Amino acid sequence: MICISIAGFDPSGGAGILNDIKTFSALGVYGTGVITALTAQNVKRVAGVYPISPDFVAEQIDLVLEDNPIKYGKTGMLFSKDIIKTVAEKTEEYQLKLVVDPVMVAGSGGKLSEEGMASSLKKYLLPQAMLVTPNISEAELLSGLKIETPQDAIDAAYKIGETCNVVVTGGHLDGNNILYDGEIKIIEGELIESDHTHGSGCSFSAATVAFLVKGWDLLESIEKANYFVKESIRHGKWSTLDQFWKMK
Ligand code: PXL
Repeated sequence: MICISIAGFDPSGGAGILNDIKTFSALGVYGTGVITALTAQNVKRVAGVYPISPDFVAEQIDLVLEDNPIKYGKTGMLFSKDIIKTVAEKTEEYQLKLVVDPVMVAGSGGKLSEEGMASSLKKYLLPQAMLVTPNISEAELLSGLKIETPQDAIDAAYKIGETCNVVVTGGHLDGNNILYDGEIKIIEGELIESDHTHGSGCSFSAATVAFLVKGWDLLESIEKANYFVKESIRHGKWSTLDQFWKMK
């Protein structure tokens, strides 16, 4: 069982591609990883971003896909319109089933993308994707709606859902996730008081991909990913989640 993450590098290991690969491993799926940007950051701040050229992103994807029968993947930090366009082209070329985590800003508030990312994602990548997983502020940027209540999040899900299946993750609202895949489904969550949420969006999208690879359908994969992230947060800093190896 194998999949791909196309994402940025957070050297502190909490978010980005390191997190994705660790999540795949914890769930028993072999992860390959294509880097879109290097960052210098920790949980508190982003000090620098060093994007990889779109051609080199394409070359990495080609080499991984040339050699491996990969059907499912996810994207994280893509940084620029040109990298988004490249990834969209490759997604179509290889018929990848893609979960898009529309990363724009780090949890610390540091910028992880150029201006205009939301419209580039909507224009080029979401039409190619099987699911997009915005948190509340990303859902605001993608829908153009202000989200203050659970009903606002449902309205945003309808709006984004015009282009792509969407799950609005509820960590900042009431802990519930709102899926729109032709109809609205509320996935009950729980808000856990914790300082250890850096990278939880990466973990959620990566875990969703891992469960899709294992053969679960979209709703089941999202529900299981939700549980995985909740327990990851509960176990806190530096948890390796070895106990999830056997999660089917
Ligand atoms: O959690 C979003 C995210 C994604 N990718 C990279 C990040 C972060 C947040 O810090 O650094 C590389």
